[in-house]
Amino acid sequence: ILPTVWHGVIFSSFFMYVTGGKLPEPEVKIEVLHKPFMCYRKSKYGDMLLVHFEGFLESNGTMFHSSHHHGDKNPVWFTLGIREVLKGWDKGLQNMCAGERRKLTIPPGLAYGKEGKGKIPPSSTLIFDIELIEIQNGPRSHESFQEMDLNDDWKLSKAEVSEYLKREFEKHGYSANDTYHEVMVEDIFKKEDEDNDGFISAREFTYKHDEL
Ligand SMILES: *[C@@H]1O[C@H](CO)[C@@H](O)[C@H](O)[C@H]1NC(C)=O
Ligand SMILES: *[C@@H]1O[C@H](CO)[C@@H](O)[C@H](O)[C@H]1NC(C)=O
Ligand SMILES: [Ca+2]
Ligand SMILES: [Ca+2]
Repeated sequence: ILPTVWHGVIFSSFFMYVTGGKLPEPEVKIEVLHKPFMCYRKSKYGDMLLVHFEGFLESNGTMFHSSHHHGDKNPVWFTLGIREVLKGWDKGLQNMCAGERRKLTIPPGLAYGKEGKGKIPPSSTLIFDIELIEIQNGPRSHESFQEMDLNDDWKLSKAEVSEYLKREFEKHGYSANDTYHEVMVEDIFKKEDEDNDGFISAREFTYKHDEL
């Protein structure tokens, strides 16, 4: 029930990422299976993407998930580049057009690693067939910031963030609860207001690329 903007903040432990240092970053192999004739915009870091996908084990070709057949069978939304999904997706779904289909071959280091997970055995290379259906502005876009920055001074005060939370909760049918919002605002500022000046600047609001 958290407003999307703060989703990544609350789960910021996702960003705790230790690089191997000297080891070369493993790469995602990208093959374009279908490119649409028209391309109005290309996916970029921070965009929200709607995709249909199928995932296979490279070892024996077993399909371990299909958004067409599993769950509610609907395509899924996620935000590109914030570790909401596998690292291999964040890397392999950049610069993509709506309507484009790609095959990604993702080494274990950018997927479920040495441990594996559920149906994925340890150290598995994964193959995904992914169709990008729609691209929307992400929660960390300039548009979102401007919407929250009520007095246009390019920084967010606690009152502005609180106001935004209220509107978001009400939009989703939750009644306003000032006590709860205050707690959330404090929590958000603790994490986002890096220089502790009591405002979240446009720069502080935007995710840092070097964390990826
Ligand atoms: C493919 O590999 C997975 C994981 O090792 C195993 O569970 C599955 O039974 C295998 N499928 C076939 C068809 O061999
Ligand atoms: C508001 O939230 C606080 C903290 O979660 C809770 O203790 C309180 O009961 C809530 N008040 C209302 C009216 O829901
Ligand atoms: Ca402001
Ligand atoms: Ca600040």
